Amino acid sequence: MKNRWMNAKWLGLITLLAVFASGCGKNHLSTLKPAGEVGQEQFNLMLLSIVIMLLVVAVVSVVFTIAVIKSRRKNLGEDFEPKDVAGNHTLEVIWTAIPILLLIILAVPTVYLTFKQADTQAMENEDGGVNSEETVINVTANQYWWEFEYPNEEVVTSQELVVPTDKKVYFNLKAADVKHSFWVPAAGGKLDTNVDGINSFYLTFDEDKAQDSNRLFYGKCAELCGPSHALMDFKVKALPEEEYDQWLADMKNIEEPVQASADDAAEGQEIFNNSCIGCHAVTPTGTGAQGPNLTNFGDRDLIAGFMEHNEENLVNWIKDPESYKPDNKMTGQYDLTDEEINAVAAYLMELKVEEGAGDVETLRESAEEGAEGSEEESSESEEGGN
Ligand code: HEC
Ligand SMILES: [Cu+2]
Repeated sequence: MKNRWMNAKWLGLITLLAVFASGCGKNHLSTLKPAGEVGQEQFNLMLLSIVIMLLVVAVVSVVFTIAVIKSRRKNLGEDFEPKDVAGNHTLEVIWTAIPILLLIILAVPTVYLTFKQADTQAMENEDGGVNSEETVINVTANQYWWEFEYPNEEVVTSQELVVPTDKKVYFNLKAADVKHSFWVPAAGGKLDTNVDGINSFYLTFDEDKAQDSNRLFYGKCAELCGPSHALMDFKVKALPEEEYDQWLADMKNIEEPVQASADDAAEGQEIFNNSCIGCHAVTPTGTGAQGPNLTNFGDRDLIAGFMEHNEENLVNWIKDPESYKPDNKMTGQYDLTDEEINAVAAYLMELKVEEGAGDVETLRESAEEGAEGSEEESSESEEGGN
């Protein structure tokens, strides 16, 4: 009776685990659902090593079972003396050769792909500058936010990376403060961002895979970098090439900071220019500032990479960033009244460059709905887990 009870307990546990594990395969953030060539190649490598491992497990189990069954004393008699095979030449050659063979089968594609995926030569032109024909993005990781610079177009944005589909996207990665790691699970990676030296690689996003995940992929920092590491998320918006070009053109067209239209937003703009501009650029070329570039903040789908994008959250964030993202570098001390903060928030919400096309807010909602189905998962654990 006790035994059966134990079995039921295990069965329950395994079922529970299976239910949890079934939530892992989301299009927009799963390594197991590759979004492009790089991710697919890495996934194939995983499959190859799993197949080889299973093969070894199967063969060993079969040989073991046969040995156990055939060699029972009952079958062989009390006085049976096994043959002494210590130092047997043939056997030793066999069990040395097979593992070497398996390792070679693993090593050849692994080494080949390692070099192939690190080949970023095409992003440089003959003079060692940036090749204007290719999509090149310079990524700077900061505690706890991301800056994306498009050197060919001289456009800078932060937190939300926009990439073209069906094309190699080259990345130059560096960190501004401590070591971070750039990871878009569905597309491949990850690669460290260091303070000294630049790491480069490329990723690809297939158009049909982008459509499957509503054009939105999730990115993360994958190297413990401080108290708010788990909140150091970013989004990748994969657009068809024409739309991507349009986005770049829109960004480039903003020469001057957007003029606020509504009254309170105009007031907010003035306050922003007094209190916030020291750390935040609102022109598309502002790079290397102490805080994220906010040029297209109104288009964003999240605040600070993880909070829902609405005015209430924005006001709360400006009032007390520390309570939302411990140790982040926005001090939150600028002597503003509640009214003034509301005005600044109204101004920031107006900073848009996109005209509705591929509005990320709706993209994100449908991405999550589509991928989650009936699963109940709070958005907090979704965003913060790592
Ligand atoms: C000392 C520099 C500094 C000042 C001054 C500053 N900020 Fe920030 N701000 C930051 C940093 C750093 C971050 C990124 C925090 C993070 O996500 O880790 C940030 C993030 C933000 C974000 C979220 C950005 C995003 O990409 O989602 C908003 C909005 C913002 N700040 C608004 C303001 C406003 C409004 C003011 C003026 C009242 C202000 N900031 C003043 C440094 C600053
Ligand atoms: Cu980090």
